[in-house]
Amino acid sequence: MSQRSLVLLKPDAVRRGLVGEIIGRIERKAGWQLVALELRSLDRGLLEQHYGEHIGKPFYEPLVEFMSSGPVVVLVVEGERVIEGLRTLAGPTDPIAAAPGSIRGDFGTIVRENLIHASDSEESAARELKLFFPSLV
Ligand code: D4T
Repeated sequence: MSQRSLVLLKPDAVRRGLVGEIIGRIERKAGWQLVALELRSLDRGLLEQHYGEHIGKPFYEPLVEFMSSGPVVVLVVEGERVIEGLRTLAGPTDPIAAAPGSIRGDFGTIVRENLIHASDSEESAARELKLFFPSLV
């Protein structure tokens, strides 16, 4: 079942020089491919749409501040069961609860600065791909 997922390497990953390390882990999964890759600064409007489900929650404003605090790497990854697989590779939202071997488990400590976003379902992936790469077919 080949799928596509939208991945963001968050500003902490870029600032800490972990882009190569994280992309390397994604590339080493057999059969997965990068189909888009870009360094981009995200504006508030886009972040509002991306994180719309969290508007009004206490962590929303600091999250938007953080996500617009520096460039992110925006990726589209394609391959076998890539949506579930990238969530496994990333680990759970809280890096302290994430297992060693996962990206968040190996490199993170703070929930907000958890290094990577990956689409959490086929529906989210379709929405996010359209939002970040409207011309990608
Ligand atoms: P993303 O969407 O960035 O891949 O993260 P998750 O899918 O793992 O988690 P999420 O949507 O619940 O949270 C989005 C984003 O908000 C930050 N966050 C989350 C935070 O700063 N405080 C919190 O209490 C929660 C739950 C981290 C990820």
